[in-house]
Amino acid sequence: PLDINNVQGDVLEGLGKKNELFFFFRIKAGQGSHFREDLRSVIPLITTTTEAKKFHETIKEGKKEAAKEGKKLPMIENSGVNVSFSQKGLVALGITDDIGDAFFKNGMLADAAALGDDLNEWDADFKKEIHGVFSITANSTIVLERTLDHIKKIFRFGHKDATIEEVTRLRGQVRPGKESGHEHFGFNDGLSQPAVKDVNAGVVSEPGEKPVRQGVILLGREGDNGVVTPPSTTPVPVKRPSWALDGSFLAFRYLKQLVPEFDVFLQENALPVIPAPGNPTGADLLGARLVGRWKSGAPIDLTPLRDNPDFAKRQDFRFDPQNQERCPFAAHIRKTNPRSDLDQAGGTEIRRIIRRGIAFGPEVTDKERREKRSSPDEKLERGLLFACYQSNLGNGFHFMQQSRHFLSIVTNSCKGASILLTNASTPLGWANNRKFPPKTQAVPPVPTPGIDPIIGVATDGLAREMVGASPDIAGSNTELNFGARWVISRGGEYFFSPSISALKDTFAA
Ligand code: N7H
Repeated sequence: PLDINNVQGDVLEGLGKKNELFFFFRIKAGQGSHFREDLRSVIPLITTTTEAKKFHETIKEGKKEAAKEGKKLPMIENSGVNVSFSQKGLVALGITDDIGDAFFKNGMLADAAALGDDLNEWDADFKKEIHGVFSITANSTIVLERTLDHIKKIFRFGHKDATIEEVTRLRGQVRPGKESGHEHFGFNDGLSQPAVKDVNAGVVSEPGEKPVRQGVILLGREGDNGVVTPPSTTPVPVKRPSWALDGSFLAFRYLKQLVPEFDVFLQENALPVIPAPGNPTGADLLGARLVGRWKSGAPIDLTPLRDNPDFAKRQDFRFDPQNQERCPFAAHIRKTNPRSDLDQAGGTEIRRIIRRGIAFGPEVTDKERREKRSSPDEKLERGLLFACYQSNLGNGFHFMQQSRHFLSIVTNSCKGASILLTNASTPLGWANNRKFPPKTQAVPPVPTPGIDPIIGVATDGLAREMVGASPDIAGSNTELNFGARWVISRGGEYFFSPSISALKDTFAA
């Protein structure tokens, strides 16, 4: 059975955080074996799932106690540390086993075009060789800096005999005040996570959605069966080295958000709303239709016409596969977790990911609001440091983002003659795939759902648009063209987060 004490804390529980630093490093040439020695001293700092859980429980208890006494919760000093490695990092360490994931092996730079990224928009540092990343979290930035210093000291960072060098670092922080937990467009984030069987089912479980098998997130566990390429529902079997057990793939994305531009679009395309107490503005209604949740987090499938913060954390909804009146087919949360839309195609289990993103960058300035556009000043860049875990990148993150036309070659035998038919019209993938979800049961038939408004890229060169933005049936088939993107990829990498025992016995041995 799974010992959660052996799994890094960010994967199954999440490191408690107000601040997070992603410290991307390279192992110095020829220093692989010395790096292993240093890594041994870092392992005691690595936060396990059990420790992360304990931290969250302490906060919860503290909040209860503080509320009883009418006090504010005192700042709890705690720092979380996790470490993950890229394929190039494995090579630098001399680990030559094939881990069995093509996307991890080739790295994100090689996958950028398929994801819809424009490499001109990538930060130059993500085009360099990155071997690994330390994810360091803390409530206070002082504690975070102290932990980073501690780690740097262990690797003799900056000295001649250092075993690592920095490639780049990205710092995220929870947004201030009432925006805490909300990403920069203003939406409550990190709400819907799959419950994992025998780990946290019942805590984060979603009524109507079964917990996922452990192998959907952890390598080597039940359900880690290999890539599934529709229309087939049969996985292509995968072999993992023994040290991969209870590790997980981390897809990291550095995503810039154009907030004033997004807000201007909502205002300029505001939906008609009768002004009455409790009714949203037309801009807020449109925003909710694009995301699939109101800013509070309340799913529009449960409360389609007005926000209801009491519903913020509700997960007990099932999209009606026949229509998009309550929630557009292309809404971000329907694209990335279509729930009942895929009941007939075998469900969504293998596509589920655990998200651990954090916002980065300052709040929108008055000047940007006035000028209705994001400042070109890089210091004012803001967005999301998106991170997610899964056991298979080709089933999880990569599949969820991409749109790819795959070639199925059909051989037709006709009176002894063999005719080759090439069918290149079946696109795969979700956010960038305008034909997803399949809405095969829609009555009356609806046109192509369109691109995910939030993260979707039109990789076919056509307009970035969707149908169903208006909850009004008459308006629901009208196309809404988003124009330019509001989320821009600045880079990223695929990593592997080993189990604690693999860190000790394979990575630091
Ligand atoms: Fe998304 N947003 O603020 O609009 N996301 N996301 N995401 N996302 C979700 O349930 C957002 C991104 C998923 O189970 C919510 O947490 C933004 C990428 C998945 O119902 C909101 C960015 C990918 C879910 C946002 C961004 C995903 C989800 C609703 C980039 C994967 C759960 C709150 C800047 C390829 C769906 C919540 C479910 C939810 C936003 C990125 C995937 C508000 C701004 C790159 C699986």
